Amino acid sequence: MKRTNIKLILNLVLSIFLAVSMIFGFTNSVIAKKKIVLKAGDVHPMDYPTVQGMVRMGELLSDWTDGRITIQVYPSMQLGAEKEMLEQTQFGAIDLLRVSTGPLGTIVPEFNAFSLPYIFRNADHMHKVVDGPIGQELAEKAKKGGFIGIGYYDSGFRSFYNTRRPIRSMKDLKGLKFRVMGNPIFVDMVAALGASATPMAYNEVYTSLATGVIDGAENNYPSYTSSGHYEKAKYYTQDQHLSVPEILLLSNKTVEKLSKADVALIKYAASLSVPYQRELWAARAKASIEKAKAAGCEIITDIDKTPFMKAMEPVYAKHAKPLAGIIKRIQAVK
Ligand code: GTR
Repeated sequence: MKRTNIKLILNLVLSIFLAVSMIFGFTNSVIAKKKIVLKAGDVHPMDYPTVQGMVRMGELLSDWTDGRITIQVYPSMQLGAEKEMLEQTQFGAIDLLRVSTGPLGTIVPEFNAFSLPYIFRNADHMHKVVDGPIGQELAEKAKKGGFIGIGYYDSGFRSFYNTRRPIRSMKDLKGLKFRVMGNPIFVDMVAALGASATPMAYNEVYTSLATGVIDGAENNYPSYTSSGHYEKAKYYTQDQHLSVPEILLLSNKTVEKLSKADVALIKYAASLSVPYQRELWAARAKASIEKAKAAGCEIITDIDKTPFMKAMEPVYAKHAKPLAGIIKRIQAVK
């Protein structure tokens, strides 16, 4: 082979080597510096404790990574109602979703255990369950629905409110029509109490109360006030029939895109946002009661819950069978 040919081949090999290493080095540095902006959704307004929990998560992540990972929070249903946001999270259009485990139960049935009326004895019991092995197990089970659970937020207790009359006992519920979240358990729960229920998106409730399409709804104090429902439905009865926790879901699609180390950071930030959200929650619950009272709402707290609990037997008969194992374990948590 001629000397010039050898030189030519050597030059070619060298330039290929340089090109490959340049591309490699370049993509490596792009990967290293690539910004990750997690798109997060919530139905509540910006100042609501659940939204603020995610804001805190974002601040922590940004601090730890010098701004490489941030969270862009879309509050107030900007990304849709909970059902739609769950779907968007399943196909990765939303990375992080704060949602009630109520509608989640229609996708991952194990969560229905948390939607059974009076399943939790009190807030402490609920915390022990969601923060313990049962909560962990269910958070992982969410994977089959397209997400992983990375933290449980507080949501207090849900009780009935309506535009018509004060509810002092079960018989006062007769004939009233209530909005419930999208899960058949809640429809059956209201029916078992002698009233009727219609599932409806959260943002449709205010107008439906105003126009008389429904007589009432049920929720915790912070949602009762922040949604404006208290302006229309002046009678709130603290029967505390549900204590459905909130959950933070990270899309499986997002998990697949990120490095293991980044997923671990996100999980850690979520875990630190939990006590923060719960602190905000306690303050917000108190302030919401005051707000409702100041607006002239009648808050009925002296109510005998025993008949309400008894009335739930058909709901358990219909929905509890496939959940028997989890229910037993929940009840055994002291
Ligand atoms: C709230 C909960 C929301 C949503 C809403 C509803 O308490 O935080 O996620 O489920 O209730 O009733 O639709």
